[in-house]
This record gives sequence, C-alpha cells and structure tokens, in this order.
Amino acid sequence: MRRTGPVAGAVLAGALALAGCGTGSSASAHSAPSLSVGSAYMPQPVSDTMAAGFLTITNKGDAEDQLTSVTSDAAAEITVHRTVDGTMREADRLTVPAHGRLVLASGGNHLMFDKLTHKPEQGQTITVELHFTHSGPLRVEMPVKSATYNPTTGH
Ligand SMILES: [Cu+2]
Repeated sequence: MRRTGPVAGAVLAGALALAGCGTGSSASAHSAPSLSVGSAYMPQPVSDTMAAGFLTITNKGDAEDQLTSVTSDAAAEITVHRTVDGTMREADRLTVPAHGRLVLASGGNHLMFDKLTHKPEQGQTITVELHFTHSGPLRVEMPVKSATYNPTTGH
C-alpha cells in the first residue's frame, strides 16, 4: 500500500495533532507521539538480493509509538531486525519511547531489505515508508553510502 507522498504524510500528521489539541476534553488529547526521522542511510550492499538500512526515529511526543512495518519499491520484503547476543532476530515491532529515540545502527537494530528489485549503488537514494501503530506513515529518503560508511566520521 503506497498512499501518501512526503507532503501528504506531513499534512496528515499535522491534521491529527490539531484534531487532538482541538477537543480539549481530556489530558489524553495531548498524549500523542510526535515522530521525526534522521540519520538514514543504507551501506551499499555486497549482495544482489539483501541489504541493511539504518535510521533514528525521534519522538518528541509524550506517548510511545511502535514501528510496525516498512515498505519500499526497492525490495519485495523489508523486516525489522534486532541484534541479540550477536544474532539477528526478526522483531514484530520496535518501540519508539515517549520523549525518546529508536536507534537503528550498525551492530544493533536494523532494517533488512530482502528480494531487492535492483542492487542499490552508492550515490543513489532509496525511498522507504515507515508504518506505526499510532502515527501516520513517514516517508524517508535513504541515501546509499559506501559499504564501509561510518556515520560517526561521515565517510
Ligand atoms: Cu538482519
């Protein structure tokens, strides 16, 4: 399902926030997640079929949310993985804590792209759409970096 462009997603999120504040009926009206995404990148994969992706989701709201699924034209299947004791495990969902961050970074949580529609090359951009329990979908432009890209040093 690909319903929204980048602008539509932002407008939808804004409309929901306004509706929540407009009711003024209860404290829960202001208890909502407020998500944004940064530091997204994909290391150029060595494989023709599989790739990993990393990003950070920041929640400035006072309610948690959960990342439930990820879609993209770049791959037939994308799953969210956790790394537990050095072993990858598929996660049903990952929590974005209230006033906190969900970090997907090399060696930890990551997106797993399977059945790539084409092999991503450095310099290209992969578009992914993140889906959440509460928030509307977020569209993210994910630049393809070198296979050994280190976000801390920037190369
Ligand atoms: Cu994995």
